[in-house]
Amino acid sequence: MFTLPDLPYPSDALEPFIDKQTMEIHHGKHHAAYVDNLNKALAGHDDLLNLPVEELLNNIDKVPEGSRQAVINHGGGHANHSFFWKIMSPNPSDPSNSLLSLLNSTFGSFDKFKEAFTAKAMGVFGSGWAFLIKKPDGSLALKRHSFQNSPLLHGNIPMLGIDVWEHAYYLKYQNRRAEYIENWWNVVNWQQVSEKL
Ligand code: MN3
Repeated sequence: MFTLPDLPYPSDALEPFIDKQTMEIHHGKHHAAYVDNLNKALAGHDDLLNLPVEELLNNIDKVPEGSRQAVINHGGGHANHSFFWKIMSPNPSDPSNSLLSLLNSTFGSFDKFKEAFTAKAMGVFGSGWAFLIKKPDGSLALKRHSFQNSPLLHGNIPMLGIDVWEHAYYLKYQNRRAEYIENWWNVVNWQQVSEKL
């Protein structure tokens, strides 16, 4: 069975950039529902219920067709949120030299990377995510994904990602997605992102 992981910090730790109530509902209700629904979708398939969620998504073809879309939705939701909590932190950190040089060579500069990532996140229509991904060839790219579609479904490794579903920011920022994204940069856990290289 899949279980809801604890937040790696208290729910008020990312204040004032992400408020406590949003974190409590986002983790305790939204993420919990993805976990519950994933378990329901795979009821009776013990082999699949025992896989790490990343492996499950990497091998989506092994999921029976009737459950596949539910696993894409709820397994994606579980994987994306488990990842999201970890790439944020109340403790400021910097990208490693190797990540920085890859971001520089891919996007021109660190600031240009941030601009391009922000534009991707602003351009998500409706509910979804913007990701910095590492492709199987080791190169970096920016991707938009609708709903809870995970980069893992396409063989890519999520390095950094921002949840731009309204549930991620509406209580504090209402319709001001740009302000949410701008503030979110303050809580990025660059140490964790760097380790994914
Ligand atoms: Mn969410």
